[in-house]
Amino acid sequence: MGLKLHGSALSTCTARVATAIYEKGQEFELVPVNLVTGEHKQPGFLAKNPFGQIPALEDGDLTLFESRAIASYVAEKYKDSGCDLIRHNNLKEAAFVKVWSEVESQTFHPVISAIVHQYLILPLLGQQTDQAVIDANLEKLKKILDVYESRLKNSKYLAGDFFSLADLNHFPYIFYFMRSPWTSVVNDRPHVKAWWEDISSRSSFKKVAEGMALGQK
Ligand code: GS8
Repeated sequence: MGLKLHGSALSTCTARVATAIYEKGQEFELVPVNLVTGEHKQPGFLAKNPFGQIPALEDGDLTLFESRAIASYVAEKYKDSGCDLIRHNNLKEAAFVKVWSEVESQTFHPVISAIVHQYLILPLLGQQTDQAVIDANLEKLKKILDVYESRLKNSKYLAGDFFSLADLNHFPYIFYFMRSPWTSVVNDRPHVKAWWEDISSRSSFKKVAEGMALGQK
């Protein structure tokens, strides 16, 4: 039985999981969940994720939610095929993958997601954007990316000189952020820019980005 990914092609968290699956050379069935009609709050979906958020992954009798945990599961399950996203044979490299994956979820994500939410999502919902929230988070993002710039001067990717889950987890939000007027926050930092150009040219990302393109302004 194949992988079933319940979510939406436009959703960042669904895109994170889809990218991990493609990196591993696997296929999946995307089972669309309609957020507009509130399908994710109905009993059928709540049985898959009691928090009522996409995505959820079904793999046989196993059902998982939380996109980073799912991506990590996929990386572990298929560790011997495709790119080794978790450096499972090297304790130190694996530790750096975990460190930079934490940086993404704890430090980077709250800031960039606030900007993308204000700039892209609220207008789609017919709601007003709060420029003060965007400005405050842009300032925070610049400081975070200064740290990334220093890091990427010394290693090609975040966890080391190898592409990993830590890089992959950043993909969906930077993809949407790069549709905003503030791309200079990335492009003015040469190592961050080169890193983004490198990781976003991977075939897994390109495949997933096609589905996310509808979300472009
Ligand atoms: C967040 C899921 C989430 O925000 C994860 O899977 O990583 N930490 C979780 N899902 C959003 C769509 S984001 O692409 C969602 O389901 N939003 C609808 C809602 O919250 O009602």
